[in-house]
Amino acid sequence: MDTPVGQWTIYGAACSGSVPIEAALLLLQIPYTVIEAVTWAEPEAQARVAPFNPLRQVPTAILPGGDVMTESAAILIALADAHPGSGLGPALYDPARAAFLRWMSYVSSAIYSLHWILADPERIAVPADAKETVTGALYQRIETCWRLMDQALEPPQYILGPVLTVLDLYVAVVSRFGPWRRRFYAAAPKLAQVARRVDADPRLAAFWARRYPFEEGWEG
Ligand SMILES: N[C@@H](CCC(=O)N[C@@H](CS)C(=O)NCC(=O)O)C(=O)O
Repeated sequence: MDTPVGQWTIYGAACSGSVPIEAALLLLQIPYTVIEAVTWAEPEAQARVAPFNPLRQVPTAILPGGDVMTESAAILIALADAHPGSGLGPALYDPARAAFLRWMSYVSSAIYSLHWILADPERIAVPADAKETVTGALYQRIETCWRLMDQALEPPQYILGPVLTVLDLYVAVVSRFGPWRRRFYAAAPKLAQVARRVDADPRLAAFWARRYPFEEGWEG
């Protein structure tokens, strides 16, 4: 049986890593409030998040009982686990569980984490005249990580099976961060099909328009 639902609060922002969590909450019909915090551009947004997440990042979730959770992959897995009837993630003894945990962690650690440097390469003491080179190398690395993930998988419809999971939501969103979808499509053609399917999910059409619009040139 699924766990009872309550109101979630998400510190998040349009076009950010909070979007797959907001999408999962929507699909689960869990009531949630988003407190906008464009942490990568606004010091006051960082200050708003800081009491709950010392890294001053979004997503930061306040769970119905008041507990705080950070880390997008962990929040998505917790949401799927708390609602086993939703199909949003394989249950503990499901044979797909290992792949689910593997690729959720991979997207977070191998790909998403590089965006902290991309946002400002000076964070790792890259000299101003080397920024472009480092950014190019990071984009290359992200592309390679998508390629390797693609080569390891044979998505039947969604990444792990016939049903959409939070992994599909995660990949659909993180693949829209730099170096943008066109490079992702070329590097990861099988995952590209899944991402396009998630983009076109009618249950999410109004949501994407609000939280990660497909505006002119969005594919990069
Ligand atoms: N490991 C974190 C990364 C979160 C993250 O990098 N969030 C970005 C927005 S998409 C952020 O808040 N950046 C501001 C900063 O790091 O200063 C997660 O998976 O939730």
